[in-house]
Amino acid sequence: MESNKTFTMIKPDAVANGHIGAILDKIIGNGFKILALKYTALSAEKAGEFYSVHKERPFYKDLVSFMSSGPIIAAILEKDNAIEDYRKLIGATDPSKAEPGTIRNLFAKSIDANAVHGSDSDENAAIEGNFFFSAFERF
Ligand code: IDP
Ligand code: MG
Repeated sequence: MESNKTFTMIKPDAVANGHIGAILDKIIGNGFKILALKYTALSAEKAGEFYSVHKERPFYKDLVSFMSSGPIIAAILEKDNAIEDYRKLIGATDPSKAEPGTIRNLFAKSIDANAVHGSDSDENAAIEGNFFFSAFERF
């Protein structure tokens, strides 16, 4: 299992608020290399599938509806210690608890509309990257 890759999405709130460029700049400026990148949208069905690990949580329905509410950016990122370093760069799930300078501190407004996704393990990074990208779409 590779430990140098993670998967991210720029969520519909951050796309709608015009933060794509600033967030990609933060990602690249913090040493992550972009291996795959696309501008797309999740249907409710696809969002439900992506977040199926959370299907028993009380916020699942809202999460699926939010994540299918507009376009997103999906990307595979590479860096040594990618999972941990990227979770540090995005900050806590609740942006009011995210460290100053983190992506969620700078660009997110609420715990549900929290600007970005970041994988929580090598295994999930691989699953999530494969969800969006074929072998012809990664470099
Ligand atoms: P993470 O994105 O920081 O890994 P998770 O616990 O994996 O957080 O939750 C996935 C997503 O579900 C969060 O990013 C957020 O959009 C949403 N979420 C998590 N907890 C809550 C909550 O308590 N209320 C509403 N939405 C939540
Ligand atoms: Mg998570």
